[in-house]
Amino acid sequence: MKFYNQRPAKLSLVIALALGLSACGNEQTAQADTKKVDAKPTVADGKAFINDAEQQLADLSVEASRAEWIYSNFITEDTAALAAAVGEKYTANSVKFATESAKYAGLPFGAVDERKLNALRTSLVLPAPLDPKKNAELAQISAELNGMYGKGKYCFQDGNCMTLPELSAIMAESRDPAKLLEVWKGWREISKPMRPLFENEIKLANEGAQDLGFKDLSELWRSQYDMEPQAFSDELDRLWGQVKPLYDLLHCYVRGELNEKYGDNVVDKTGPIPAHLLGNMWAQSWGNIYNEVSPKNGDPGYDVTKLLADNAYDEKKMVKQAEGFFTSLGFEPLPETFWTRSLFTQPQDRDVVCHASAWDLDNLDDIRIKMCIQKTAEEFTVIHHELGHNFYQRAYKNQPHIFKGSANDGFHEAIGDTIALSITPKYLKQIGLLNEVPDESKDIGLLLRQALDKVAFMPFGLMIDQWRWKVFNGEIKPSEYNKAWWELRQKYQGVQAPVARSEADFDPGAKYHVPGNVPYTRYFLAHILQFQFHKALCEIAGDEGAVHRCSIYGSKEAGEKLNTMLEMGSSKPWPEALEVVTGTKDMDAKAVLDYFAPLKVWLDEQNKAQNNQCGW
Ligand code: X8Z
Ligand code: ZN
Repeated sequence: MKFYNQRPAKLSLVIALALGLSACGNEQTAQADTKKVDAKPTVADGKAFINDAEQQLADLSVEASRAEWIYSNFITEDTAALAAAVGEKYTANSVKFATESAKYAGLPFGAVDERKLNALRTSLVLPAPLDPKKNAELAQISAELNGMYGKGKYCFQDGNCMTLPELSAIMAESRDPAKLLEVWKGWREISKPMRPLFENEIKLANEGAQDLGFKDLSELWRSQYDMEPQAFSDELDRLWGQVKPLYDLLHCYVRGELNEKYGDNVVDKTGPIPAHLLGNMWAQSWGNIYNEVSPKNGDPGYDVTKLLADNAYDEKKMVKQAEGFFTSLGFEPLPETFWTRSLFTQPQDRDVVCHASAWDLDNLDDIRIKMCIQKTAEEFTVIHHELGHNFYQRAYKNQPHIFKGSANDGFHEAIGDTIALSITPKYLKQIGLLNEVPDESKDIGLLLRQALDKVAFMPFGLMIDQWRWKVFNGEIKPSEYNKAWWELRQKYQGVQAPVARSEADFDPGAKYHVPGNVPYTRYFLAHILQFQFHKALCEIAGDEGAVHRCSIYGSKEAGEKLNTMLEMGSSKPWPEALEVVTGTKDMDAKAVLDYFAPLKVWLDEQNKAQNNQCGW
């Protein structure tokens, strides 16, 4: 599976199984479930059930991953139908096991089996209703939405049509507001027809969640964190509360710079920032506009995109270099099949899902990535992100099937990012990309670039599921999908649509994870966790400098500690996994604040000196 947690096959991208693929169905469903259980089931019955379920899910997950891999690499009507059929089967079985697991609740199994039973009950991301017809419908919708996104193109007036990687490059590089606006609007045409499908998908999955005893899909999604759903929501608010003051300063500074560049007619001095000017299709990370906002005296004077080009890095060499970081920590090199089976570049002759993902096809060693790699600094980081999934998958391959997943889904997303935090000037010099490490007077530039990616992302990482959870629980009605989306974009991020939007639009669908049905809070968590991991691993590596200059490259001690956590898979509650590396059981954004402390001082000064009025 894709990369993450206890689902079947893919791994990577997160998406995977979880999604939709699962299922099953009907007649071919596993035998395990059909086993007769007496009115009073015993512990022995329960253990037999768990073993059967685990075996069947393991087998099904391989089948589902293969079908999904083929679909994502060759999007056609036929591969969609095959992926939907396997997904239906996988889901049906998962639902069956989830339902049956309830029978054993409360029996004295011991911690391991209790954890497995709980996982069987709560790990579905897109649960189908028990009615097989509805399950088939849900599997078909889910496959279709994925395909619509993967096939998405925008055609300019001259007839030139572009896919998402090309459109994203324009968003990253162009500084012409009219061009940016056209591309921004153009990409959002692809999601308009998704709206009725999405609405139906949610209706069916909510029914599926209710069949399993959850109030709605929101409660199910929030039940996967070793705590009560409401406590998890509160925890997110607490973490965001820690980061928000820093985000507000960054927003204020960036808005001031953009106002200066584009003028009052394009960027208001006090209102939300128009979402097409931040260097990214979704305004989710802003590193691409670094040059527009860089500090006059603190710019480090190098650009990784340029260093890659100057040193003739092609796509494969970028992946090799990233692998080299992991092996420097003591991880085994990737298997030969990784290199022959992965997709690194966008094929010209067919539709593929370009959104980067990492997969584990056989739940053992057949790990792969699927990416349409662009030769940029941003994508170099994404490669590390994806390999983080692959190395995690391989580290937990000896766990029982149900525990082949991360401690929580934020952990899966955080590992590669943690490694990428070590792509510092010191590291770039070690691998021969940079001649000289800039002195400390340039740290503000380095920190600002990092904040544009990481701090700017945090409210985005949070708001997507704030929107979805309200959609799931009915607080947001279909008639206000788009309006509510932009209210949350404004509330959390302080950005706004650059042109009027209406309910004829379906802007959430223009973001991969919505049609892909991939939960998104994981990325918010990952953005907190990666700073905790980085700080702790730097200490273990004995790096005594500032944490933003630290690289753990080559540290076997750091690698060993990291591996100890990865090997645990999801066999223990996540606080125990967190403790292995960081020594604490709590998620804490203080590590983020510590990392950016010098930048905070600087942003404060800049905003004061420029008389910026912060907030929106
Ligand atoms: O989807 C991803 C990864 C695959 S799990 C490329 N990310 C999120 C996104 O692109 O929106 C990584 C950061 C956030
Ligand atoms: Zn990921």
